[in-house]
Amino acid sequence: MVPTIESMEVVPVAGYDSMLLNQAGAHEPFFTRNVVVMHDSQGYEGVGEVPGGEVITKRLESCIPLVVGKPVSQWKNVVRSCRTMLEQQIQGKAQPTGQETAHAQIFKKVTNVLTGVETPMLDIMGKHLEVPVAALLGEGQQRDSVRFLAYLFYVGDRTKTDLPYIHDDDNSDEWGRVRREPALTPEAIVHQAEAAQERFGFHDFKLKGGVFEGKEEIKAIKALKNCFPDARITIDPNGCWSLKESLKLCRDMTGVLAYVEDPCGAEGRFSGREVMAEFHRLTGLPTATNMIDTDWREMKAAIRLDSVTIPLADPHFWTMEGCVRVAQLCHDMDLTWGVHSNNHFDISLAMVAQAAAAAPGKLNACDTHYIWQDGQHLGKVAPHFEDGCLRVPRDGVGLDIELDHQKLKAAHKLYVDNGCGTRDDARGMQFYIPGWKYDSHRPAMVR
Ligand code: GKR
Ligand code: MG
Repeated sequence: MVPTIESMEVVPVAGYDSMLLNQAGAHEPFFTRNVVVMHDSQGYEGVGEVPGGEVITKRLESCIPLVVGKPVSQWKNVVRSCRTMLEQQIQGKAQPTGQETAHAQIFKKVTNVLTGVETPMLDIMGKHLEVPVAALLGEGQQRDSVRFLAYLFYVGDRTKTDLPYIHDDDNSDEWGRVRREPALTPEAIVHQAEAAQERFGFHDFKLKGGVFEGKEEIKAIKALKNCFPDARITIDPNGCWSLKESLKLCRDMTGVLAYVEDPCGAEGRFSGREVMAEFHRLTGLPTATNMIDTDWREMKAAIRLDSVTIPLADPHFWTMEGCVRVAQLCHDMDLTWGVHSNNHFDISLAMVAQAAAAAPGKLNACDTHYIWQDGQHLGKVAPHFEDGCLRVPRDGVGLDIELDHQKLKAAHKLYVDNGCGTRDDARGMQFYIPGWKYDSHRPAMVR
């Protein structure tokens, strides 16, 4: 008898975060996610994690009748029926316009919801077949070690707010301490990088830009390169520099910046893909994005224009299957695959590791915010980075993560007790700079 899905539960959860600055403002003290837990008729449990917020919670809940009772082996059909239902649900509702923050655009995609259905089913399938999820994706498992980067952030001074930001939660080493303290200068960014490298062993660094004037952020990049001459380093100002400024800042950065992520975006009569194509042509630098190449229609346009050489195919908004399909395309078309991230727990980390393990060819180190959350895992065993990499054992099963129900309960309580919901960095920023408003063409601190 093929096992069937007996239950699907959607659990909104929260975790602690630092006051990370980005073009959209400042992270609030809590980040939110939706965890999906399924059980099948033979007692297997499957898990998945997707971005937080009530819209995604409700959409996931609306999928439950299409999932419960279905044979586990029908996961592709189940995901397809959820897609059809959700597409009808959103017809006529506001779609991303490109004017919102990067994360707001991403969270609107129904694909996040599909991933929330697909992943626990893949996890359960992997358990039945005794293979890792990577073996079920694309052309199967390609590698057993996945490289991640150190995602560095400017950090605001939490003491200038009355918000309950976490601190002194882990003073066991420099990274534990430094991640909760203000970092607003190139020196502080280099110190962050050293501390992250010391704990996790990273060889690649990404600085979240779009906070200060571009020239200040480039100083931080040069300081990083000085300290780590062999590292692959990138910056992501979330498209807030003009083309002119991007060219001025990056033209002489070959050999310093390994690639540039969303330096510029739409300008006047020109789309983000057109402007990024000009940037790529005029600088010769590889271009990455999670803003202008986030679904197949955008991908078609980006490839025709040669705007993007590194599509950051995050499984959360591409689905597990979809992001591996992007990796296959990259491999065949001289592009290189990478992954975008938002704050997340270890279930998402496992999802990214499994997807990357199934991605063929040469990859860029995957983004992860997990270093800011290290210690807050929902699985029974904490993830362990070695030399900047996570292992994906070929004899592992499913996502290779065993959910700790007590921890899940506590993360749900944190969500409820603090009235959490959809991420809003403007709210956090307004505590810092009263009256602050998002502006897609200006760094957060330039007002
Ligand atoms: O966590 O502040 C952040 C990032 O800015 C995130 O929300 C972005 O979506 O990491 C992302 C990016 O690469 O643009
Ligand atoms: Mg980005």
